[in-house]
This record gives sequence, structure tokens and C-alpha cells, in this order.
Amino acid sequence: MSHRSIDPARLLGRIATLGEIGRDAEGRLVRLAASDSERLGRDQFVAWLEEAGLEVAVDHIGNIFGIWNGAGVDGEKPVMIGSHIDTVIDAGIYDGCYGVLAGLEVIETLKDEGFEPSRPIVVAAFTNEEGVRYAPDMMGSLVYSGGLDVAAALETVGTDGTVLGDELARIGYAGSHAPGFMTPHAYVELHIEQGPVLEREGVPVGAVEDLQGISWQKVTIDGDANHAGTTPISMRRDAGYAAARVITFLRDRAKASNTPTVATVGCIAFEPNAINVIPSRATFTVDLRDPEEDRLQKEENALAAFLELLSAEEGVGVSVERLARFEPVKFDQAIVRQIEAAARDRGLACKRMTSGAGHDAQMIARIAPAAMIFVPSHGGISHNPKEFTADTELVAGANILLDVVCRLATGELPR
Ligand code: HGY
Ligand code: MN
Ligand code: MN
Repeated sequence: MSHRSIDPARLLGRIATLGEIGRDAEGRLVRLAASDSERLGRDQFVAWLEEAGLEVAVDHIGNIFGIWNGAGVDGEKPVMIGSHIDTVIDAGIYDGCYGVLAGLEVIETLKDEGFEPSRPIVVAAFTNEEGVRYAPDMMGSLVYSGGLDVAAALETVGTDGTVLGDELARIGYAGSHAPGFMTPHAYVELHIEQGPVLEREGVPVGAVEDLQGISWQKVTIDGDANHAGTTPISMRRDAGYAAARVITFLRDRAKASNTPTVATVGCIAFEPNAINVIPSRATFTVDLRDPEEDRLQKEENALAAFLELLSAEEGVGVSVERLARFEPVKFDQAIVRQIEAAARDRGLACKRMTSGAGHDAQMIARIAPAAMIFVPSHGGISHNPKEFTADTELVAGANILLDVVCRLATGELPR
């Protein structure tokens, strides 16, 4: 059975090109949401959309859409292919970008072939999926799906004190469309797995049927600055030591749980941050995740109880701010079956999976049937410049996306 195929050179070339945009002085890839470097990435993506002859739309939160209306399908709900092009700090080149560029590639392949969809096909690059500069993550798709008021989102103050709405206006991406202006008929997101499962099991395609719950908190511990040399241990209210106890508590608890629960302290800052001063303040983030909502709540409660105990034992003040909280999400089984069927038709093994990472698909699943396709991550590495997926795996994943989009765009019944 002969299969359509995307243009590998065009897709791989664009992934490499976008991967070079937004590097800092040390050569690290840093395209934080609504930053100058991200604007360069956005401009490049829009240029490619225009070259492909797509209608370009930008909404109030800066989500970018490339719309292919095809012949006379106006008014029909579109098939939407999405992901993101903002990155973490010192990122790899595939996270998010692969799914957006593969979505554009699928549309161009179908256009070039004279394919006649029975509905529009749209590629979307959602704003601030990573949430590194402005919390919460998946913000653009959360606003698009009605989970967060756009005005409130635009007022978000970043870790650098900037305001998201000002920054989007400054970089020229405070768009005119209302978030949610197109309700998808179906949404598919192609993404690197960012974990070790597919590579370890030698499976080239993941059909993602659910996504774990996410809890982000910022913890502030207040103690007393004092002299590192003269202050007896028994007299200390050491915010730095208290923070360290939280980190080991979280790690030990997750490790002992023999469940998929994970806990991460990714950011930490001490004040006054001087070698010979006992820290008066420690501020850090806690990222908790679990596929089961009740277990995730249990982890949050355990942390809250530990913080209370710590405050009593160490004589420190503790305050917590919630940054993000998303329950686990189930994806659309009909689309998951389409992904499995497409892999089967191409003779590729396929495995049903849970996503450990957050994705825009979990937000768009609130307004449309949605599912995801994963391809292997070498060594399970991501959010790291060593992130890598082989060209053959990238092309195979994009062809699965092509097949699933064709089925969804021609009204073929889900299998
Ligand atoms: O945090 C996440 O899982 C995603 O990379 N934003
Ligand atoms: Mn991503
Ligand atoms: Mn990411």
C-alpha cells in the first residue's frame, strides 16, 4: 500500500533553522515566551505560514494560527494541529517546535498534492506553553479553551517583573482575534516523548491516551539573617537549611511511593545570598505530578503538613503561592484509535501511553476531541540541549500525523 509522505528535507531543515533562532551569548537556546528571541522565532514561523499561502491569524494572547480553508469548506469546524515554539532555558530544538513544524508540513504536503479536505486544517503555535517566564504553563491554550480569562492572563507578572500583555504588544503579537475564535472539530499534537519509554521498548510511535495532573507552587521560607561564624546552630532560624529539608522530604517521599508520582524543585533563591550570612529567606518552586488526581492531592496535603511541622521545628515562617494546578486529562479514544490504525497501516509498532509532561493538547481537550502522537526521545532526555530524536523517527511521526489528519479532515469515521 503506497502512502503519502511529507517532505523530509523541508521539515528537518525547518526544525534545524528554528533551532538556531534565539540562542544567547553562550549559545544556549532560550526563547522564553514573549521575549525578543521568541519574537524572532514567531516571525520565522509566520514567514513560513505566508510562504505556504495560509491565512495567518493571531489572537489576544498571541496564539498564532495558519489556516488552510481549502475549497469551500468555510464555516466547517477545522482539524487543528498544534503545539508551541517557546522554550525553556538551555532547551533542545524539538520540544514543541517539532509538532508545530510537522503540522505546517502536513498542510503543505496536502496542499501540494491537491488534497481536498472537507473542513479547514489549521496549524497553531500556542503562547507560553513552558510557563518558565510567566506561570502557569500551557497558558495560551488554557486561555484559548476558556480555562483562564484573557485579561487576567495578560496581566500576569513574570519572573523578571515584566507584564505579559506589555511584552506581547512590544514584540508585535497582541493579536486581534478573540481566543477560541475557532472551535476545532478535532485536535492532534505531535510531540517528542521527553521520557525513556519508547526508546527503551524499541517502539517508534506512542498513541497518548492521557496526561498526568500537574501542581506548581512557590514556597517562601522566612528565617533570620545572622553571622555564619558566631551564631550557634541551636540559635539559628536558617531558611536555607529549612528549604533543603523540604527538597529531601519531597524526593524521599516520591522515591518511596512506588507510584509514578514525581516531585521537582527547579528554582531556588536565597536572601541575602552571601557566603557568610545565614539565609534569612529561601524562595523555591515545587512541581508535583501524578496520573491519579487523588494521589496528587495526597502529595499536596503531605507537603502542606510537612511545611507546618518544619515551621514549628525550625522557627521559620512559611508561605505558599499556587502557580498552576491541572487535573489529569483523558484524550479522545477515537483519535487514539486513528493513531494506532495509521501506525499499523505503515507497519510501525505503536504503544498507548500516558504523558508525563504537560501539553497544549490537555487544554484544547476541554473544547474538542484531542489526542497526541509521541516519537522517541534519545535517552529520555528533554529540557536539555542534549534532547535528540533521529531524523527517521521524526519523519515517521510526521507521516502518522499526516494520515490521522487526512482521516479527520475527510470525515472518515473513527476506527
Ligand atoms: O511542564 C511541562 O510539562 C511542559 O513542558 N510545559
Ligand atoms: Mn512541549
Ligand atoms: Mn517543554
